[in-house]
Amino acid sequence: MRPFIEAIGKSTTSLIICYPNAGLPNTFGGYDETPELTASHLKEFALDGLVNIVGGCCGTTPEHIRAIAEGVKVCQPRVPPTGVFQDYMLLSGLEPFRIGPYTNFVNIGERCNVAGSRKFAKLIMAENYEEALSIAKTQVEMGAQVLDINMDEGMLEGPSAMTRFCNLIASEPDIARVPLCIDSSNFAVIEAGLKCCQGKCIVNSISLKEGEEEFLQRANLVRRYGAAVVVMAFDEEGQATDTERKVQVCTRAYHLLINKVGFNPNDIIFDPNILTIGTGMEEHNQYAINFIKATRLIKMTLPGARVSGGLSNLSFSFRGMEVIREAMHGAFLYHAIKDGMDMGIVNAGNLPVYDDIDKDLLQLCENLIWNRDPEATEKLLLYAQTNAKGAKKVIQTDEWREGSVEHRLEYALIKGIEKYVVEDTEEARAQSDRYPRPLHVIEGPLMNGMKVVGDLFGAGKMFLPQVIKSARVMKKAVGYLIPFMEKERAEMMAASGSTEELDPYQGTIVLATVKGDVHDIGKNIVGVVLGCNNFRVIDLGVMTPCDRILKEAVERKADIIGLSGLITPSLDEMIYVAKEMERLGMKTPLLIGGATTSKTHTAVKIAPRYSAPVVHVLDASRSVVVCSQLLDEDGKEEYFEEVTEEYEDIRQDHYDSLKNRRFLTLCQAREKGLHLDWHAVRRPACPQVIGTHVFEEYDLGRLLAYIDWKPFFDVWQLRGKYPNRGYPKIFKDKTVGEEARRVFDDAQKLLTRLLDGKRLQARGLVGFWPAQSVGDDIHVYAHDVVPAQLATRGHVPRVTSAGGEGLLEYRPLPVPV
Ligand code: THG
Repeated sequence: MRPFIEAIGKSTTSLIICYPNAGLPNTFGGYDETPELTASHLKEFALDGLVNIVGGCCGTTPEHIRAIAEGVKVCQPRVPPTGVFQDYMLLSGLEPFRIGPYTNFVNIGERCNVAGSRKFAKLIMAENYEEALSIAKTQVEMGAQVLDINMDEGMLEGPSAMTRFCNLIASEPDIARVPLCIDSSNFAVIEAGLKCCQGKCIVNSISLKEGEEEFLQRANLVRRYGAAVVVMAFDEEGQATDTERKVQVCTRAYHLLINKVGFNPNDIIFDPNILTIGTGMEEHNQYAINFIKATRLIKMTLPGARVSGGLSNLSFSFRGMEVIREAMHGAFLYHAIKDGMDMGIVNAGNLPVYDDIDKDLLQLCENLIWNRDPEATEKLLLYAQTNAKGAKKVIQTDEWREGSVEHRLEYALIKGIEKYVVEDTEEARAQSDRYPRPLHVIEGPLMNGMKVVGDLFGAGKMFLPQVIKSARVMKKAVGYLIPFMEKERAEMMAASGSTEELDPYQGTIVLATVKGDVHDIGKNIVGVVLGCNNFRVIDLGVMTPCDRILKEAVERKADIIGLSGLITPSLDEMIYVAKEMERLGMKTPLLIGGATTSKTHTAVKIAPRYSAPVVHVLDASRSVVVCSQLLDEDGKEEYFEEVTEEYEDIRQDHYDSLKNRRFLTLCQAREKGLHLDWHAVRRPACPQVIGTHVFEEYDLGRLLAYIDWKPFFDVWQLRGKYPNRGYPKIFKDKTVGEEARRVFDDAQKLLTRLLDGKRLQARGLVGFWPAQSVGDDIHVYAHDVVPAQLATRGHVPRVTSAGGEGLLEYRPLPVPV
């Protein structure tokens, strides 16, 4: 803990907040640390100037807070060190994003732009913000490291649209982890974005278009909001198109920002305008070259500033010809990055690798970019026409595309291929003779596909990562059908009033992470797995209060309620939910799962509070079996009896173990300690260096070998059969080996990215000091003072419980001066 806090103490983060639990939780999730002890730990950190804000967390009480406040009253808050990331561009969403000398090209996702994506525009205009959010999420999944948000559309109230969307992003941690790039030509919209986005974002953009005064005023405001800024190469005369003017305008802006506004040069991004080439107008032929040349000059002459650009502008004249557009983007970036382009607004995930571009196509693109062939545009158009057939041929080699629509949907679900699923779902839906209602498409081909997935998963032939992919495909297909079903329902209601739906599901399960807890990975996996097995899953998300869980369960006629939690206070909340269910006379079975839960806790503490079934579910794949058994009309009574008996045994064992716990007397325990006769044993060699060793920026590559991969495979529920349990033997396992290799390879790629991007830093600390035991204490001596001087004393009482549980308390003394 201490080295960790010290390492953090050295970080440039402006505030270090430290609010610990009252010690480690005991078996039942209780906390034993006294207010005095918690306060003494925190006071130590505060005395060393390591923290800014202190407080309490799990297990702390008002008495703890009082003691902490009293303890740190005299201490000064931490002052962050300067200079560590001084040459970095520092951005952040929920997570920091530091762009330094070794950062690769930064992808800014372009698709959340009402002018840049028809799909996004349609959703926003229809006020379907939730669905629009999925575009943001997809981009992050496809590798966007920053998200560009643009709401510039005549029919939109820009500031409120920007506010609404940014606020929604903030509620979605998978998206909010990346910084935003607030894109608007209306400064009021930019300000609206700045007011509600978390972390440190980019303002896109300001320029000298309306003169210096306006420029300085806006720049000052951006700086006050603490954002980075994109400066477009525009001035009073308009858009800079040739190299010289691009550099000139950016240089002027640079000096104004540095000298008049006091901008940190690392917060400046120049955009020297990527303009469209291949338009047929001769004066446009130099545009790509001018951008690349200007980039080079800006990077050479304006220290600290970065260069960006809107990449897709380049290829507007080839709209609809995605293969050509992507090839142009790949070729252009290859050169622009070499000449210093740091980041770009791009269609994340759709950028081909230079070497993968078809060689003929690449040649044509290069000729167009470098203006080497006046006919380049015509030749590219010709390529597009002649290869349109060729492009189809490639698709046709996907033989599975030739099967019936049912087969195609099943194949896509099993293989997790999202690409055609919407078009195939539509094809099935359109066959009104076979599928008169959209629901029939779900019940029929889609559920059949998921059933195969479920069977393969159950048989151990498919693995969690694949099942999750399948579930995504399913979600996309169902998502496509939902509007049709809603429309149908509205029509039915209008026609008759009878709205009873046929229920295609095996059962309904309400899942929730309980109040006070925000963890949901495990719950989400359970949701996916149950969903794949034909259960209707109603996921109430995280931090769900008891009354909401029970209300939803009653209203939605849930067959089962599943509670999840990772932190120990969740255990008490689960007990509370069980008690409430009993009080309300409910009969719905209750599932308990999550990292802190255990069969023992469920049996001893939860099950006795509720007279209907309470079952602890160890992992996601077990959830299907348990739910099916709880819902099986013929077998559920028997299953409940079985569980009840098993839990009764567990309770008995638990209470017996408490009774049988034997303690030694302190004297006996001391006698059992290790007693050495130092005159009789050979003196061990001294360590070469005594004192503290600090490892700054330890080579992460050297740490890789020490990663314990077992928990990684555990999380993905990949378990090799003996003797192939561990890593690397798991790769040899007949059943899970191949999949284990695949997720492992993915992890390696991620690690490489983390290492290459310098996103992590390793620091360590070890210390060797002369020490000896004195009774129950360990005395540690200062190593650099003669005569020996006691530096600190640790009190280590003997372990007295025969069961092996012991209390270790280490109470350091301040170093004597
Ligand atoms: N510089 C800066 N900001 C910018 C730009 C720039 N912001 C906007 C724009 N230019 C960058 N963003 C896009 C986004 C999408 C497209 C182009 C640029 C695009 N969209 C497809 C089209 O119009 O053909 C849309 C296709 C679809 O609807 O799916 O090309 O230069 N600082």
